[in-house]
Amino acid sequence: MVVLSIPAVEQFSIVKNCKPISSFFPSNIPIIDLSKPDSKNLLVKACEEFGFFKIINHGVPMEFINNLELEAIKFFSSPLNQKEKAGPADPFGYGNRKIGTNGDIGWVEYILLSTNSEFNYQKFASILGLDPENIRAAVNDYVSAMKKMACEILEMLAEGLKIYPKNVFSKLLMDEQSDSVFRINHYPPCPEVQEFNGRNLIGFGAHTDPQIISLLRSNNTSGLQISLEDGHWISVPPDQNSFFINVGDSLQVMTNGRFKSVKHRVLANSLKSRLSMIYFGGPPLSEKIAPLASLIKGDQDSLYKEFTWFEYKKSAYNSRLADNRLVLFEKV
Ligand code: GA4
Repeated sequence: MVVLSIPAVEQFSIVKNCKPISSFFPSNIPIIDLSKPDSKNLLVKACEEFGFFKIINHGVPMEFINNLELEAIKFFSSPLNQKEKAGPADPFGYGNRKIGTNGDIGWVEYILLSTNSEFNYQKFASILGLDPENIRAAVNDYVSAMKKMACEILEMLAEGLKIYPKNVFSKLLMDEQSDSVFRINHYPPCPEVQEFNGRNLIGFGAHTDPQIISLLRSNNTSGLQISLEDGHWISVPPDQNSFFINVGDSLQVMTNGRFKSVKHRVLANSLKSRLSMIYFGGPPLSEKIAPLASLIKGDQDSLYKEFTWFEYKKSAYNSRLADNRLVLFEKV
């Protein structure tokens, strides 16, 4: 990414004042040990309170993480004009600054892939002089491990919620047609942010994820923030050995609002580059999404109308990042 002069960064018009960031909270981000089978109640609590938690003892081989990180570093350190041949992201491929198609921009470059359609690794890699088989193997190993962990977490959540069968959520990711996506974000350092005195340059603007569940792993550079219900933003201390999980809009709907799809964003760092890899577990396009009957208690109402994932995705792609995409599907 080309480093911009200060006026050019101002032109970016994404420098925002943040509400004060709670300093006490970070240590309270729920930390869940996946190796303990009795973690299911803690998982439910974390999804109800924050829609966000950190996973330790995840069992994902470090080799998978390191191999993919290495391939990503090789890719992002290639010259911009070469990388651009693998773009623009529509929505898949290489993207730089532009997020989605409705005018959102961020201090970020990325690769976005669909996990169920064949990606042209040959073309992608040969542009950059990389080995397509190494990239394919690194992505496949990593994405398979993410799918496995996502299903494990979703099954523990179903058990914690006492809903049966326990694969009620995970079967959507296991489906051959599961519309899951995988994204690698690179946030180059932005030394100019220091000039903005307590103001911050947005790497990836505030949004909720449309899918069921998102699994994020980053290097040790800070930047990720989550929004509390009172509007405060809190910084999530990075941890390259753990995964950060958030509830997506679809899981919020299926639990009739019991689990929260957390709003989050990434701020650019002035000194260090941030690399994150995110798996977004989604249902098949034809899947009907609605609150599960077993989660609508007594005289409670269903908060959402039924919709297919295709309908939701279509409307999401017509929205801006910061929009509340679920309002359209709320019952009045
Ligand atoms: C947010 C979560 C995922 O990164 C993503 C994003 C997608 C994109 O970058 O193409 C969207 C965004 C995300 C939600 C609203 C629309 C679509 C950009 C955008 C403005 C891949 C996804 O599924 O939804």
